[in-house]
Amino acid sequence: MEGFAPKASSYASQWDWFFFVLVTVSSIVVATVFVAIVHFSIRYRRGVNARREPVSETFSNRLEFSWTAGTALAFLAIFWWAAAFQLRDFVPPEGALQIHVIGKQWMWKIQQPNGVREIDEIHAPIGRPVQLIMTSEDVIHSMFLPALRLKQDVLPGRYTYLWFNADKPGVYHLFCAEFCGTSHSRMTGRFVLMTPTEYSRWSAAQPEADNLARQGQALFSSLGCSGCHSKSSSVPAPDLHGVFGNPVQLSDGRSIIADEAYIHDSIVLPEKDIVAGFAPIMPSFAGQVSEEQIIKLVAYIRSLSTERHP
Ligand code: HEC
Ligand SMILES: [Cu+2]
Repeated sequence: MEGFAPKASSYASQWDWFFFVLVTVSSIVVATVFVAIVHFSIRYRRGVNARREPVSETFSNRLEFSWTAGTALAFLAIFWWAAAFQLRDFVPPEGALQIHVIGKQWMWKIQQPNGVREIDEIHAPIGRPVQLIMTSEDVIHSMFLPALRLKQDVLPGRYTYLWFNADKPGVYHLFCAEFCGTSHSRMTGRFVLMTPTEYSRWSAAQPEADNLARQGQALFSSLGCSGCHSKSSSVPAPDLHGVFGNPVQLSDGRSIIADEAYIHDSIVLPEKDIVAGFAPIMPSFAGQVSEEQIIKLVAYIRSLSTERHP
């Protein structure tokens, strides 16, 4: 499938095939119907004394059934193909490199896993799965990476995800694909794919590279979280070690897996999910912490589950 926009992953080529087949099959159907319409409108046009043909004796149930079933199966096959594609988009492989993306009128703010920040540029390595964890600070945006044939809405107050495994280094486009206000059309950027060595060299050379979790730990004390969430605290608040990635029992009987979205909401909407056995005394930090700070706090809380902490 050459002749389309540049491709940076095998997924993109497969997608082009899917698109090509879908367009071809649809065109055949459209052309058939169109020819039939033209044929019948000429043959039975006004003024023509069309013969009334007796109902054909050769009417065949078998023919009717087989063409109906045949087309239905063909389209079900297309559906199955598309569904398989979409399902693949849901679950990133283990160990994906996580890059955070924040949409904002009218720019993309990026945080690399090592704390490097970028504006309107995403640098990513090829040859390994990369996951984008995205949210918006204001309205709905949409992350569009044409070279990967990937697009995902970016919503305020929610995390959405994209993942890819690219195989061709290069500089590609990055667009906002959701009309988000006056300067929407300028909400574009560069999507830079590099070999793993280039990528690590690049990220090591950036200023202010500091571990996200470490920055989160600093925020955790400066915002006063540690005042309640620490062993020495007199306020009964849950210990955050081992929370991330595990089920949490809530006071209303629900049980929920503590993912990014759960931690995010614990910070800005603490009354939404109350941990069983605790009083709803945690203040909301909505308006006091930015989405960027929340990313760091989440990274810190995640590190409490993945690393050994004394
Ligand atoms: C006034 C004390 C207090 C402060 C300050 C506080 N929390 Fe909490 N936090 C609690 C209590 C009590 C709960 C349990 C009840 C609930 O779920 O709201 C809790 C729950 C949580 C949970 C869910 C824990 C679980 O086991 O599922 C997270 C995550 C969390 N807090 C993070 C933070 C962060 C991050 C900060 C700082 C920005 C913070 N908290 C500040 C008291 C506090
Ligand atoms: Cu936008």
